[in-house]
Amino acid sequence: MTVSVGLIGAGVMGADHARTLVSQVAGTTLRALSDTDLARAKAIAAETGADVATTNPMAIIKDPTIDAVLIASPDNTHRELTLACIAARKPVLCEKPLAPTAQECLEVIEAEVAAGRRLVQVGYMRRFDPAYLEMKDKLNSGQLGRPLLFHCVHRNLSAPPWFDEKMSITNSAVHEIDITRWLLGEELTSIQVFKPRTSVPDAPGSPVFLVCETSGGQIVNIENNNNGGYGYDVRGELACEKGAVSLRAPINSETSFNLLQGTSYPMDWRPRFATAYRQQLQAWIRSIETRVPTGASAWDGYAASMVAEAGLEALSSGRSVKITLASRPSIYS
Ligand code: ISE
Repeated sequence: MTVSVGLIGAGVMGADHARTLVSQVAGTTLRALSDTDLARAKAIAAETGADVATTNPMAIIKDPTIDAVLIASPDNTHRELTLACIAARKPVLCEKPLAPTAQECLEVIEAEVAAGRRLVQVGYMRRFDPAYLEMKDKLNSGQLGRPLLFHCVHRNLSAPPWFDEKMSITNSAVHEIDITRWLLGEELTSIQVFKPRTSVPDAPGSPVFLVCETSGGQIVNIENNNNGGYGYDVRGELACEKGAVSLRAPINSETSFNLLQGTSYPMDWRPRFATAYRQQLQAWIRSIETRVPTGASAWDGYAASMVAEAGLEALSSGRSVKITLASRPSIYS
């Protein structure tokens, strides 16, 4: 079976997914692309061999020759497009976050439950990253004892002009929120947000520092800074009773020059998580063939956005906010 895919959104991530899908993923073909900018859609379609370029995402979702839909358009379009895919009974891989608010995510969950089967996968690609997978294996081996603390750092080079403080939590730190739930198998039960001093106060993407508690009593801290100034840098260290395990970013070379020895940082997340993106797409295509869902579900998408929303409340109130999730429908157990 060859899964024919339609892609919505041909910006940075959409273009990256299109290239990965056609060059590195088996069992699929990219049939159509949509973007609000037709020239951009046409350019990526020409580069990747897709037959159709359009500005109408609904035409892609309704096209009977398209089996599955990949959504990489802006966050505030995710809910409507995902709901349309569910209505068309098409498997959909929606970029994270599933939606910026928990209420919108619950609407997706309600539609999926009514459809009677899981159709939605959320693009929390770190679940497919070799470093996080190895961290989870080491934890699960029992060798390190129980997990106590998870320290996370997430820095981008610089925030785009449209980035705002809320997005530091709802768009960026949601990755750590999701990966913590996946890694520890615990829910986050409270969140507090601190704002460190910055050289440019209230600049879009200024740093925030999140401190969360989990249902298992672990503490998770997340430094998120979209204006780190030097490169894309994601770190994580899980401290356990008898040892600790840290992530290592892929390193391919080391330069010695001018009395210095060093490795380089990527400009953004694409090179750091290239393997994760590829494995995520491959697993999604395989899950469509086998009808066995994989990756982050709509429920996971809801849980991450719910924690992020509590984070926004904590940011504005300066207080710790308790997190209570809705009850989990049985299709997600
Ligand atoms: C961006 O949207 C992503 O998803 C990247 O993975 C993340 O590192 C970045 O902070 C987000 O803004």
